[in-house]
Amino acid sequence: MNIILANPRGFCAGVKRAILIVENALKIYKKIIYVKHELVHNQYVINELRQKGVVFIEKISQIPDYSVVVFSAHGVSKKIKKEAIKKNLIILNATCPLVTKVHKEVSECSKKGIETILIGHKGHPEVEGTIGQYDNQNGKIYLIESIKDVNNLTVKNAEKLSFVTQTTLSTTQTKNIISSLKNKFPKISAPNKEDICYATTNRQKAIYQLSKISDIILVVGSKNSSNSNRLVESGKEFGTCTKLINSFLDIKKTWLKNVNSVGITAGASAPEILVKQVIQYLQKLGAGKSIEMIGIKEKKIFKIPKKLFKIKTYSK
Ligand code: 0CM
Ligand code: SF4
Repeated sequence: MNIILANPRGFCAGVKRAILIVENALKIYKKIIYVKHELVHNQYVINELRQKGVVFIEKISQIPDYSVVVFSAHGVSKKIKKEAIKKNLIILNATCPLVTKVHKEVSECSKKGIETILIGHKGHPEVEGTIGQYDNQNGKIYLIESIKDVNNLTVKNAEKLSFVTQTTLSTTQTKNIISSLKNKFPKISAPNKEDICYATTNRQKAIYQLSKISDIILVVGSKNSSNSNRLVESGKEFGTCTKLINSFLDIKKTWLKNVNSVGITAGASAPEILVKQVIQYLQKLGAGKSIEMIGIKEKKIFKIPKKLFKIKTYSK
């Protein structure tokens, strides 16, 4: 059995930045660090931070006044930010700069009263945060998830309309939704730069290459991770049996029957240690050395706020 590793895979610049913010906060503020929502959608990362004393909460009201709060990589609405300010919390914003970029686009449309369509998944925290940037009562933000939603959508003024997307969507599915939006609303304006982020795009390109030479693909990532789920969908779309696993413990030996090549990739929030454990597990079952595919080199680094410059590089 061969092991082939997708390239790129795993941590993106936004996730590294978010973790570094919390690690620095733990060192600088010698008190409990509260994080609004899971900092990133990965069980391993969350458990590690919990062990270091981080407390994860969903509601700002759960935090005592004057505490330190970190907003997760997925971002928060304007309303949540206001609640935190009202409680005199020290706010450390770990929202990925690429999510913030979308927030700014929506905020701008809101100011101008331009109706905005958000393509994204209902209930996802990033989508809630992005919708929550639109606070103009005279305009409106609409959430759509599919071409069917485009067909059913009615807006007040199709002459003044824009769209944005969640950062971690499927590039192929989104392309189709965007073209049906443009068909229905020819005057709709698109974001200046693609909203689906570089990490999501690159990992989907890499799984496409991986699917050509794998009998099965294991995607390391947690169930609530949008970008990891999109990788599973992509692998399947490309015709390869693809499974989402939190860790090697989820692997079923029956999956590996008659398999010559196992492909492995990891979502943007899944640490490399989990990939290493999967390799070790497969090797215990008789697999050979792992080989890594040639892929796009990612050089993006997102700096952390200056006031947190205690440790500058990510520890893992
Ligand atoms: O948005 P998604 O569910 O993919 O989040 P994640 O924490 O798995 O990945 C990093 C991010 C963002 C925004
Ligand atoms: Fe930022 Fe993309 Fe990473 Fe999300 S997946 S944290 S948007 S770089």
